Amino acid sequence: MAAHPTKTKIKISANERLKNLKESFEKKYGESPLFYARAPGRVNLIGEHIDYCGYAVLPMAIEQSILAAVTVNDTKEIHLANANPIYKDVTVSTEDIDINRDDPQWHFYFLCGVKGIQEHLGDATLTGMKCVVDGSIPASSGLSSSSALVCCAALLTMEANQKSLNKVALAEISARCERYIGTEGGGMDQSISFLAEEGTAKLIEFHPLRASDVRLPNGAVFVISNCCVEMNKAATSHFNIRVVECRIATKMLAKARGLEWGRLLKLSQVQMELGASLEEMLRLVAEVLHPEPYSREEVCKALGITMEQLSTDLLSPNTQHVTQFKLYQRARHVYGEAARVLRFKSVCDEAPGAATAVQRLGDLMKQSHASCRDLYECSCPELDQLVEICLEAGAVGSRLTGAGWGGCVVSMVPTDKVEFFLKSVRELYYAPDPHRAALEKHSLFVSKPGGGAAIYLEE
Ligand code: ADP
Ligand code: NG1
Ligand code: MG
Repeated sequence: MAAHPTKTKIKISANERLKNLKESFEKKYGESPLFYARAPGRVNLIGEHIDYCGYAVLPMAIEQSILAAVTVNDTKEIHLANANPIYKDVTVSTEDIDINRDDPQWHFYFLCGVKGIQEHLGDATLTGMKCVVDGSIPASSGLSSSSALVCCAALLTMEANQKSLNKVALAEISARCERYIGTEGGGMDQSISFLAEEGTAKLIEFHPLRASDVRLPNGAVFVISNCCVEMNKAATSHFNIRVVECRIATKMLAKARGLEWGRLLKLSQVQMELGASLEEMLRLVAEVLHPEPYSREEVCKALGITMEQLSTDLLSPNTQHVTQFKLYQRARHVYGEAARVLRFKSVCDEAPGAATAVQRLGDLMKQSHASCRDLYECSCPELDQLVEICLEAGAVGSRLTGAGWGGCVVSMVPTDKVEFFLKSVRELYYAPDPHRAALEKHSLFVSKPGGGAAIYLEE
């Protein structure tokens, strides 16, 4: 059976961040925290926008995280505060948790996690809590600050109510309940936040959810750089439009091959039902779908459904306005990217020490970025510029990471070139622009695989 998140006794005074959080908590509530919970963000090394299509992805946890200090009481209220004053305090009743997806404020992400646990416990009455949250993950930048917040809230709600669950169950609950905010994500972020282990990236596979170690090549490190354009996924429809396009492509491909298309939702299910390889799926996409965007009328005609069925069964609440769907491009990206993840994993397994391994992994990262940019259209000019600069500065591979349309790039850089790389990216991307220059300190850093979500008690 999968392990539970670790619970460790820790000397708070020896850790600057915990010490500051404890002090803020005491100042705010006039009592000391009972325990702390921490959930990390992540960087996805390869496998973008394919988790919600059922395909494996390859992330690692980063050092940056959401940390929360907590006490419990016998009221039925949650008092929530944030170390960053841009996030306002709120008080909500545990008996009336309402998440407004039309206005995705920060506390709704927290409440997603609380609600997920409440439902898991059979709509239980939850204990009252006081919490202060402190985040170090740049928000809306593709490093999964949203999911770290949801996972942290789910974990601390379990602990506050003296219950515990294994990491896989917590990841599945957190992936499901983050959808209350409106984004129809696939589960990569919550899975790595719980299943991460220090020193190793993970191949995360779904149905059933499982994680296996991926040993990264010797002689190179991963560097994260933020293009300094924020993209809030729940406040915009970019993300869900891609989810919907993949869902419609699934139906069109399945119907064209005589499958029971009505019950199929993910592109991976079409592959499974046909027993085909990913290369065969790419050929099928070229045979069945056309590169011109599909209109609503064409989708309805091909599937034999009404406009109303399209709206209610296939579109999400925030994609009702969409009139054109690029099915061919999205499906090609997904099957191609799924194949690249498997190749990346094989190179790491077969020859992590080989000189050619780094080059082969770098090529896969470059192909991944091109596919995100050209077929999935989830890049932006700043991300493309930053990727180019990273490659010029000595990266062997570089690509956008996370959902995109802004946020971060991950680059693989030979260890002996890191200093030159950082200096060049600083000079070419950050220094010339005052906005970027001001954000540089938290925007450009080397990242090593970190550990998963955990509970801390004061020693
Ligand atoms: P990401 O790529 O970081 O997951 P999202 O757009 O999915 O970006 O989520 C960003 C949202 O998560 C923010 O708008 C905010 O509501 C919430 N969030 C992120 N970091 C924090 C934090 N430190 N404290 C409170 N809320 C946060
Ligand atoms: P970010 O950018 O961290 O919000 C989103 C999804 C992932 C995955 C990636 C793209 C959520 C919570 N996260 O991540 O599931 O689809 O985009 O690979 O929806
Ligand atoms: Mg997110």
